[in-house]
Amino acid sequence: MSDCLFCKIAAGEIPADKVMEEDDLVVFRDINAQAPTHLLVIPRKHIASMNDVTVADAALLGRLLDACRRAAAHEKLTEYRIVNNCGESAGQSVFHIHLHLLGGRSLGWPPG
Ligand code: DGP
Repeated sequence: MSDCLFCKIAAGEIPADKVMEEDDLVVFRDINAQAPTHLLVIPRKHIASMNDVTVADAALLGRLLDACRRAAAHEKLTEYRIVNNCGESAGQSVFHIHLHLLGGRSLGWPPG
């Protein structure tokens, strides 16, 4: 999608501190880190939010979760949190689906 920030990061048109780049996904550091490790895992395919996922995307979502696991290992984390914010009131600010991978400190529950 031409005016999507994360599509531009995936395409290399906007710089980001990338940790992993694969055929169908990209992992990069969140610019507003909320923990010592705060990564964003995004598909290259533009999907606005979890509400826009179809069953055809099931394997891609599995790949995103697997990338979280591998990125955590890359960061030497065995304890971490994976978050998806869906919709503005849930905290979503960028409408290109992404998983947050947070770790490196104790994380409270429930989230705010
Ligand atoms: P969310 O609020 O769940 O939609 O998460 C979006 C995240 O994206 C937020 O934690 C900040 C991050 N972010 C926004 N703009 C940029 C950017 O230009 N570069 C990077 N690396 N992260 C960004």
